[in-house]
Order: sequence, then C-alpha cells, then structure tokens
Amino acid sequence: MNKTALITGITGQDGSYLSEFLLDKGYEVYGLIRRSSSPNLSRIAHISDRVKLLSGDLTDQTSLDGALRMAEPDEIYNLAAQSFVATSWNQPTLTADINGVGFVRLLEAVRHSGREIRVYQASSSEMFGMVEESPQNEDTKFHPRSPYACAKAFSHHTAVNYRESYNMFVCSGILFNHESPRRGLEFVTRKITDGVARIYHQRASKLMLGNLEVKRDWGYAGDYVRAMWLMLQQDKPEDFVIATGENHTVKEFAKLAFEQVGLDWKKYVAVDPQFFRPAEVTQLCGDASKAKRVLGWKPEVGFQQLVTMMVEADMERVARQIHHSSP
Ligand code: NAP
Ligand code: F7E
Repeated sequence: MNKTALITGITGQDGSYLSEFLLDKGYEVYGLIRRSSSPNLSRIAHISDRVKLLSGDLTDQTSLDGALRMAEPDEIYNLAAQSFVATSWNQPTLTADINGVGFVRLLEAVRHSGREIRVYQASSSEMFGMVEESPQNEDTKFHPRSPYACAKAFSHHTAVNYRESYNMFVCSGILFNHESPRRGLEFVTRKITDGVARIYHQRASKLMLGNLEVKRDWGYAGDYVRAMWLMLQQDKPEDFVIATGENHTVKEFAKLAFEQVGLDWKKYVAVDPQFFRPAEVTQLCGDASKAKRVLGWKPEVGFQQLVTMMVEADMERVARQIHHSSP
C-alpha cells in the first residue's frame, strides 16, 4: 500500500522539492500551510492538484493535532521554520517558538496520536556555529551563534530526547546550506543570482552584500531532500550530516555568478555593513561520510553547476518579467 507523508513547510524551498520527490515515489502527500492574507503557493503551484493542503501552524497545538488526525501519516517531515538567520536577531522569541517549541508541539501530537509515525527534523549546520573542528560531522560539538541556531540546537536535542524517552522513530538531518532557483530571495546565493540577472538586464546597477569572506558548504536542494527520505527508510533512527564536503566564499560565488553572464563582479558588488550579523559563522564545511556509508547518499550537483543553474533560472525569469511589462 502507498505511504502517506505530512510535510510542514511545504510552501518553502525544500518542501516543494520533497513533495515532488515523494509524489514520484507514489506517496500521498499532505502539506501544512499557515493562513496568510493572500496565497503563497507559487513553489508548489505546478503540483497543486496532487498535494492535499491542511491549515495549521507550528505555534498552534490544536491545528497540529488536527492535521495528524486528517492526514494519518506514516511519515512526517518537519521543514517549517523561521529559516532566515539574520531575522532571528530581530524576532528571537518567534524564532524560538516556531523552530524550537514548535517541534515539541509536533512530537507531542505524534505521541498522543497513538500511531507509529516516523519523523524527520530539519536540523542545521548553523548549530556548529563557531566551529570546533573542520570538517564537521555528527560528533562535532555545537557552538550556536544566533537565536536561529540556538532554537535548532534545542529541537535537535529534543529529537534525541524523544527517541530515548519514548522510543520514537525521530531522525535529524544536519543539513548544510542547500540552494536552488527556488531559494528565498534574501539568502545570499539567490540574492546574488537575482542581482546578476537584474544588473545584466539593466534593472539594477549595484548589488549590496555583507561579509564576502565567509565560507559555506553549498549544495543543491534537490539532492538534499533525497537524503531526508532515505533517513526515514532505515531500520533505526539516527542523525546524519548532509553536505558536499567543499566550501567556498561568498566572494567566489559572486565572481562565478557574474562571470556566467560575462560581467566583472568587482564593478557591481559593494559592501554594506547593514548586512553584517551581530555574530558571524565564518566557515562551515561538512563531512557526510556517514550518510554515504549508511544511506548510500552523495550529492549529484557540484558548485559550478549550482551557480549556473541559479543564474540561468534568474536570467530567464527577469527576461520574462521585462517582456510581460513592456507595452
Ligand atoms: P524556507 O524556504 O524558508 O521555508 C520555510 C517553510 O516554513 C515555509 O513553508 C513557511 O511557510 C513555513 N513556516 C514558517 N513558519 C511557520 C509556522 N509558524 N507554521 C507553519 N509553517 C511555517 O526554508 P527551506 O530552505 O525550505 O528550509 C527547510 C527547513 O530546513 C527549515 O526548517 C530550515 O530551517 C532548515 N534548513 C535549511 C537549510 C537550507 O540551506 N535551506 C539548511 C539547514 C536547515 P510560508 O511559506 O507561509 O512562509
Ligand atoms: O548567509 C553571508 C552571511 O543568509 C550565508 C539558512 O538556510 O543555511 C542558511 O543560513 C552567509 C552568511 O544563509 C550577505 O553573513 C554576506 O555568513 O545565505 P545566508 P545562512 O545564514 O548560512 C543554514 C544552513 C540554515 O539552516 C538557514 O536556515 O552569507 N552574507 N552578504 C550574506 N547573507 C545574506 N543573506 N545577505 C547578504 O547580503
């Protein structure tokens, strides 16, 4: 019989790729969406007739209990979050409520449902923060550097605690940065590729960025959702680092992205201190050898290919917008 999955955060970058992946595997897919004054379904518009949407919010226990009753899922993927690190300093309690306590609410809903449900939690490489060793693996100590990372560390430990307290099947994927043409526009990769396209098409003249020297291990979101699913298909619940094992500076990303359209990044990129963070995570690089060994997972899309894919998508999108707005 086909399995049923419930995805929180289905309208986000990862939620949209995971929905496609699970539909292809024959799953019945439910998604939790929060109420908004206007629809926010653009990332899943192309599969809207194949997913079932339920109204709910990670800050509201009643709606989570109700969603579980409606969907009766075999698997839950908890992707919902206030996911922008910079915002977490301005909205620390909201971030803690959604990313931290929200996960406890979800696990309590699972526990009280009386059903055998496997749960995936979206943990983050941000938990490593001021890194104690490099590359980082499942045993590397956490040193969170933002309210976002503190909340994710709380939910990560909560996953372990529910495993140990109640013998529940809960896995955390410690995912390093993963990007795509569906990445939110405020994240640095997408901000750059959108900026490249707008500058190329003369819709902007400058791209203002923050710290250009920080390093991230950037992978492709489509590869990373496969790892989420693999974790829930194992005999026992465990945590896994998912990463490419390569890192690059923001400057390198920008240079490559501008080169893609024949422009010199130095002429267009300027540094604006407003994009610096109160505490920075200067470098991250993941060691995904456990995922390779146990799950048979490895990334398919490399750094250069990722940059090309994102620049091409934004170039097409901006060209389309210009075409539609011309008289
Ligand atoms: P994203 O694009 O920002 O999507 C976040 C999703 O969470 C959206 O669907 C959003 O709904 C939903 N959401 C926010 N607050 C909610 C609430 N109170 N109740 C219910 N839903 C809520 O994030 P993403 O990049 O797909 O990331 C998915 C998950 O992985 C997040 O938990 C993120 O923290 C984590 N993560 C991401 C990365 C990465 O590099 N992408 C790396 C490690 C971990 P709206 O559409 O209504 O805003
Ligand atoms: O920043 C620097 C910035 O916002 C990357 C989330 O998905 O991945 C993401 O978090 C780096 C930071 O992502 C700008 O200071 C420079 O060092 O793209 P970002 P993030 O903070 O790494 C982790 C794994 C998650 O879990 C999160 O949910 O780039 N940077 N200049 C800039 N960043 C932004 N946003 N904008 C700039 O202008």
